[in-house]
Amino acid sequence: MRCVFDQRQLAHAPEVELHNGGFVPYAEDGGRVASILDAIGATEPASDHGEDPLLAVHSGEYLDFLKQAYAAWRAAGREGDAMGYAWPVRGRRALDLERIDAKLGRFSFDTATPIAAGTWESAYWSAQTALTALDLVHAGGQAAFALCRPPGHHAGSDYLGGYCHINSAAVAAQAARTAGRSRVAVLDIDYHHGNGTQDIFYDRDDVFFASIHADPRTDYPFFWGHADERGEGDGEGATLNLPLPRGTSLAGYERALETALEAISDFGPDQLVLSYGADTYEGDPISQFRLSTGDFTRIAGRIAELGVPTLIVMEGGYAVDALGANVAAFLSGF
Ligand code: SP5
Ligand code: ZN
Repeated sequence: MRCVFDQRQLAHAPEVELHNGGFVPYAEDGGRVASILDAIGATEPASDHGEDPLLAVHSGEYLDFLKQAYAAWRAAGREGDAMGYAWPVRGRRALDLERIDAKLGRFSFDTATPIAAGTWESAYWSAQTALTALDLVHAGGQAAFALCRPPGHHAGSDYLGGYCHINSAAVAAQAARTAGRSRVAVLDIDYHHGNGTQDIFYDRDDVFFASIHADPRTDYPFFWGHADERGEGDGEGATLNLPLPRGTSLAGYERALETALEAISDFGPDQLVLSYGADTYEGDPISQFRLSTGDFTRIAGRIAELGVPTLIVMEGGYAVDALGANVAAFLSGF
């Protein structure tokens, strides 16, 4: 399978994240990519599709913020990376204020997603990586892999969070629509619910969103991904959430996968975008499912049986030593 990766995705290198009340080393680090590159062999670089495909799913105000946040934070005299600490909640207006501190609250939802010097560059090229791999699928490949980093599925049209800044899967799904695909399905199999992707397409009937993830009653991102979230307006019924309990292993996972694949098949997509997180692995340090390396091959094989041209976008996965093997196992299933 052809794989796309761009070195500029490594410029993003926050030092720490706030976790359980203290600062810990940033989990979404460059070592993840190194592990995957070691295991998958040759990759090709991303080509530049410009900002328009990003603007098709993110607001201009948000992208402007993302570009200048680190410089504004430093100009305000701060040490370290930019991170919010006060948020507009429960209906309070996300006011358009000048202070970088207010902007960070307006455009984010958690404290685990710092903006460092290279964040814009990497997030931009992460999206370009997905767009380039989408081109490979459109050129006739049945599937292509976008080694995106930073990941994207927690980022909404105007907010960052969950190590995500630009939603590469959503950018690619929308680009497929723009390129003439009439019905696009996004299947999100990261351990965490893809809240950003869900929000972006929540009221639309041309992009179906299905997600299999840890029950948000026990797991991040808590406020999205419950089974009763089914879309709204035109999008009613075009969102499918399949939360699973901690400790889920292959048998339980495959039951949910069959449900998701049946719904996707009923939707009848001409493009599939797969948000793939390897954090469902039994050895993942921040997650609680029990999938093995071999299980990933089996899951991928089942998804490939859909027979729909598929863009695979890398999301999470934090067991760095096993990450490359897990991704390679997954890709081999296609
Ligand atoms: C893309 C993705 O998988 N994002 C996951 C974001 C989860 N954030 C909440 C949990 C943060 C745990 N950080 C632990 C760091 C330990 N070194
Ligand atoms: Zn995840």
